[in-house]
Amino acid sequence: MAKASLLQAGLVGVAGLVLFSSPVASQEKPERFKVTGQVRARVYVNRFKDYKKKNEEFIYLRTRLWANGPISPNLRLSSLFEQKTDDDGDRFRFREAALKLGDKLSLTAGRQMLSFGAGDQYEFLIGSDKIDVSMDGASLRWNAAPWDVSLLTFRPSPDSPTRFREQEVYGLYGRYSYATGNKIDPYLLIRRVKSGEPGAFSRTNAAGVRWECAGSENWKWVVEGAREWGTYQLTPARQVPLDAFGGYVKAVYAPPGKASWKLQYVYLSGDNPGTEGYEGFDPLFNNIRYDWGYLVRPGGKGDGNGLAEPGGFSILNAGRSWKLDDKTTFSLNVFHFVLQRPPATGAAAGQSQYADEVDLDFRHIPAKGVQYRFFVGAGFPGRYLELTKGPNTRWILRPEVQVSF
Ligand SMILES: [Ca+2]
Repeated sequence: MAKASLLQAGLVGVAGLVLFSSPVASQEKPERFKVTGQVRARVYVNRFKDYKKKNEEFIYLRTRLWANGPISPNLRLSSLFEQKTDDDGDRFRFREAALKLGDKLSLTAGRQMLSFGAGDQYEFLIGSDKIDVSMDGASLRWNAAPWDVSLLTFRPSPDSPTRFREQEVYGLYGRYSYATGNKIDPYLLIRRVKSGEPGAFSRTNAAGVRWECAGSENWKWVVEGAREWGTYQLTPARQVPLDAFGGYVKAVYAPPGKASWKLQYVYLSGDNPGTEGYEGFDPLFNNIRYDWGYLVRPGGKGDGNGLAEPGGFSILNAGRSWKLDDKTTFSLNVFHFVLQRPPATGAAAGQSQYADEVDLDFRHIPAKGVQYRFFVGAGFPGRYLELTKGPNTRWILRPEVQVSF
């Protein structure tokens, strides 16, 4: 706790430094204060062939308004209002407001969606979709090419999904860019979780590197690896050391204007039952979106959204995308999940086949700011899931219309 408070005090102290040392943002065209918005209607159809989960159908409506821009030469505001209607009813909230002070050296504080790595938030160790959680916190960023380095501290906002609450994160995220499309991102994150529940990663320190390499005009490679250490809550009264590893390698072949291919292999370490410590990988803020795939969602007591399974995972993912015309794309994704360390005892002893999944995603942009999307996915349990959780084959449909203005 003392270390954390020191970091927070340090950030506040540096705010003064930024205020007095930062040059006034010099831009050719002065940025203006802007209000933009988005309206989205999505239909959820979820069919679960299992004994516990009921089938679901509902419509989700969401309207967002952003008000962003400079309020003085050196101070910038970003804010978000949101209205949601779904099967839980209507909700309106003033969701985010953050102030950014400075330019090359800047301090951003308030409630915000943080943006690092390959997408919004942390796209750690798996090329998944972005995460939509507001954080209360501050980041101190030094952005002077070829370096972009941020020191940050945050905790998920009280209205974030339950699985994200009760934790605090401190971190350092860097990016070094070289040539066109090449970047190396080293990072260090420290996360503490207060729950004390068995199966929680009570403290995770993660150090990793992500390397994105544009091989040629048509090829791209991404490689990432991270080591984790800390403590794992084995029982309510007992914590054991955490020592885990995860990584992935992804190749994308995308000739301009044509069909593209993707092949990815992910490795997340599993616990070795023969050791006292815990070797299962903590997925941190990895966002396995239930909306657009990962139907047979791996999930344990990880505090993110999935992929915390004591047996760890190997995931093989192959995808292909077709550009039907300038406005229409169609993609196919196939996933194969295998446990790294199948259980040695119990009903599923020795079974490593976790699940398979097939997803189809169709997108059409008839005009600027308008998108139609139709997604259908099907998940098939492997022997491990059948023996532990029953025959939970499932499929989902997600028609969606989105208008931005
Ligand atoms: Ca162990």
